[in-house]
Amino acid sequence: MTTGQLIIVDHAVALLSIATWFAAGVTLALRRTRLALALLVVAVLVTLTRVASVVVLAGRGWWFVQEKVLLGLPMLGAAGLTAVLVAGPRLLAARRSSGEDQPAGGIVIVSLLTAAYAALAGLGVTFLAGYPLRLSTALIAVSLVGAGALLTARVLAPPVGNPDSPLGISRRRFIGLAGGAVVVSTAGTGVGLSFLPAEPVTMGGGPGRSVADLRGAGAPAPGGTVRRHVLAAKKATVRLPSGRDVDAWAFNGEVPGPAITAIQGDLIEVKLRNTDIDDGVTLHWHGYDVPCGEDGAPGVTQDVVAPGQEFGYRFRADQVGTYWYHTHHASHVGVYKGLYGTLVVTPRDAAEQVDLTLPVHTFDGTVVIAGSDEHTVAAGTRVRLRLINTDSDPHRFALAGAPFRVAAVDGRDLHQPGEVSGVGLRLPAGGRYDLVFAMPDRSVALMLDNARGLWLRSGGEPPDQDIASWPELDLLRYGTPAAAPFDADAADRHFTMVLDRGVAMVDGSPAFAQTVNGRGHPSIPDQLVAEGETVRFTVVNRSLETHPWHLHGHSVLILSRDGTPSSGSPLWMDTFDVRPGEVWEVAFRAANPGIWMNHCHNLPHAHQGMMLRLRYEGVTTQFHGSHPGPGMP
Ligand SMILES: [Cu+2]
Repeated sequence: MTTGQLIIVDHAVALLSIATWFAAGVTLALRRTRLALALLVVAVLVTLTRVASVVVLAGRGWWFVQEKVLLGLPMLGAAGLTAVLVAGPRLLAARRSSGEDQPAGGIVIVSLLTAAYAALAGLGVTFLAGYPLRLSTALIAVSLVGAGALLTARVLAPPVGNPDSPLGISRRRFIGLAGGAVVVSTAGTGVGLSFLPAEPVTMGGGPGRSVADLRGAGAPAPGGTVRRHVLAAKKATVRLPSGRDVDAWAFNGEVPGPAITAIQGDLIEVKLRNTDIDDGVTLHWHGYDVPCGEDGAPGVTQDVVAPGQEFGYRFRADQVGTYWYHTHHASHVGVYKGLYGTLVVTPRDAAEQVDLTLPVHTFDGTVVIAGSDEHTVAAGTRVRLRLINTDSDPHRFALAGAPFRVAAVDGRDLHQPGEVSGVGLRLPAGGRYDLVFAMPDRSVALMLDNARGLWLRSGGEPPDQDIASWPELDLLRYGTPAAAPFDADAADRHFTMVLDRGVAMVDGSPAFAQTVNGRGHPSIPDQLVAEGETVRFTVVNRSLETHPWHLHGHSVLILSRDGTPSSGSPLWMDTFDVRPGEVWEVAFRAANPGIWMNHCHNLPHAHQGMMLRLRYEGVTTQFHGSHPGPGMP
């Protein structure tokens, strides 16, 4: 069973335990003593099952169970055991005597319902707070369970002077008052603690290098040329291949924006102008390790470019491969609406005769591959298809009709990739794959999400194949191993990022956020590194959604997934999909000084808080404002 499936099973058992404890208490309140006894037995069994499911889940990693082991289960265990001790003997006695009509003592009902409250509070902590467990969360949860117990006792308390009452009125009132005071003060302490700020996030000021000074080269490499572009961001109406018009935001009226291409060593100069995008725009070079001042992170590496303003980017195209550019301000809206384009840098001796760049984007539910018109390709031609996923969700590709190699992932060449056929390729949000093959003497179809995406015509129709059943190619076991450029086991810094949902502050407001270690942007502490260090990330996905993790300015070497080491070609990625329950270990050399965004590339997730900064010691910024900054929709 995958960890993701285990998480779902554990949630289901947790829900069942809440339901059975509640059912036992309510049934007893309705004086169905025999049924209540049966439900008590079931509740105990379900609770024991819950212990088992948490133990199994713990085997997948402490991050998945910490709050359950330290708080949820102890709370439920204590309340459940109390309920068994209080209710068990009385229900058994009632059953032995006259059965159904025996009036039940309020304290028995209270004990059963308190176990239900404890089970509910435990699940609440998992869903609303998650990892890591904080003292404030524990205090709030325990005090809420106590408040529930007291309130229930108050409601069920027999009238004054009733001889059945286990407590005299004055004693009862005293206990109620004292208990209430404890609950209120505990909850108050918890809430107070939860508002304590995280470690201060220091940005800007002080001595050191400013990101504004970390700019690109001024000239191309010898023999290179300067590639100049002006990109004007403006609102536009764009016609989809289907003939439908959609409202878009476009660079130079085109979606995707103008294709930027270069030969290795050229200088790329792009002037960004904002015509009428009220929220502002920037340009981020996704996957390209530009100097930090060119990175396009508003509020960190530059100010956002407001309507009527412009900003110049310049960097040398030393890195070959398939990349893309997009706005990084309110990008969950801007990229979705069309503010993106492709960036392809080829070596001087490029081998392919047909080289197609194929960005995929979804407009209002319609998936479009730009440049996917039909192509006629002679048999024997060497073909390269550059697949780019500009969406926030993964896409599945397959190539029908020709064996092929995945020559590059995220722009970086794989080491001796073998020929494959009959496999599906899952491309993460933001990711790129380069497929290469020799054109056969029949047609080839690139399939996208199990529909035909692109047809390369040679002979007759491509073979009709059941691509939906093709297994997914596992890139961690593809290609040929080669020595790593550093020893990741001797990393200088190790950061763990546990991805989840929970209640957290995002841009100054409480939200049901997408969180990293229980916090939302910009309250997640910076990751501090020094130039030249080897840095290791452990990325844990506790949630039930996929998180395509993207670090700016660096590619990371994939070390392992769920404890299984990467065994194929060294795999360098700038965007890797961490699926529900997965644990990825990656590493990189800190060789590009700056302050870099480090975030989920499901852009709505980033907007909902799943974003932090990797900061080099001694680098400062004079740009202010949280990222993506105020004024966003
Ligand atoms: Cu995400």
